[in-house]
Amino acid sequence: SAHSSAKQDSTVSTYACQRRTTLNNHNKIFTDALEILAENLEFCGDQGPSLAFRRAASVLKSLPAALRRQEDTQRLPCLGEHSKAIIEEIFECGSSSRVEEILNDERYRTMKLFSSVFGVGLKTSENWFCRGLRTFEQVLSEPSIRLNRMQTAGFLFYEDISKPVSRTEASALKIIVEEAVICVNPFATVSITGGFRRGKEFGHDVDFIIKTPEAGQEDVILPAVIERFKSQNILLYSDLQESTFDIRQLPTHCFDAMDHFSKCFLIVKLKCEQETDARAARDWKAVRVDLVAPPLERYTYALLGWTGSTLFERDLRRFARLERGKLLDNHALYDKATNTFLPANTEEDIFAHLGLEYIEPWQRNA
Ligand code: DCP
Ligand code: MG
Repeated sequence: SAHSSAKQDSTVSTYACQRRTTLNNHNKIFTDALEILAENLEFCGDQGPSLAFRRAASVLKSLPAALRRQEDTQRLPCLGEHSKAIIEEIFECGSSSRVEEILNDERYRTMKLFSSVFGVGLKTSENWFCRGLRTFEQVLSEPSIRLNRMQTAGFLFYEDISKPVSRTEASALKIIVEEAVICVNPFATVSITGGFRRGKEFGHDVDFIIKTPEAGQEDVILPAVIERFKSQNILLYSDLQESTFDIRQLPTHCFDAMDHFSKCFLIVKLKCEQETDARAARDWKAVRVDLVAPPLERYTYALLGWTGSTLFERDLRRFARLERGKLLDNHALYDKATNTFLPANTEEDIFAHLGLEYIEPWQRNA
């Protein structure tokens, strides 16, 4: 009934970590539009306004049903005047003229294209755009542009790694990673994290987290996995980042920064049934893989941090800080009132420390 849906709406939290957001999005027509507005603002360097649209989209993703009319937005948090106007236009016309305009905008299209290359971030994309470049051909034939190693790999394997990775491919990769990890440490375990842990059917990469039975064993794993992939002739690119983790530096104050664990960003060959490219007679596809190997006592925080979604993580940290006086990052949970670190063996422990109902990984698609 209208009454019960109003009651439901009035209880939606402003924090993504207090909402259950599955992949069953009943408001895709609205959230797609709001996310394009957000992305366009990111391309313009307007992170603040962009986040407002991301939050609005996230609230709609958490709803148990589609919005039926404009009044349904009244009791929802995080929907500003601008978001409401976009929703209203979609109700009235089926689409947003501003979104259509963005999708046809040269700057948006070019930034979207350039930033889709592995190793090419927003700054590089903007630089190339401002120099009048619009296509990969123009970038690759511009003598003054020197690509770094990551970007070179990004262009070389663009065709493959710009295609989504399926859950089946992720499972096949898990077996390959597990085999390599077990060679180094037979008691280490490998788990899929990132979007696939949240139940997604496709991803832009496959994220794995490695757990060693004892602290200190994590350091040797990734270099050995890389060596093994090399000897198997399946390594196309690797960027190993040694651990810079230092317990004495906790708690960190830059919450959205990268964590300090040993990790690597790879491109690997994944054997496939059919030839991906008949002319090249290839029986493999290039796939992006991320591996992280935290120290055992940091594992739970790292798992929570790498499971995402990005907005869910952001709101967990914001909730911890603003509502609980606690600092959360991928390494630890710190209580500012007692100046102590709070221990956790499971993700449930971390939610409990924060006084939050437990949210399952597949409910974190905020
Ligand atoms: N993450 C992190 N620290 C990093 C890299 C990622 O905490 N250095 C987190 C944020 C993401 C998650 O790990 O939610 C996985 O990152 P991805 O970019 O792979 O994002 P997803 O797996 O959620 O999406 P996709 O399906 O595009 O891979
Ligand atoms: Mg991922």
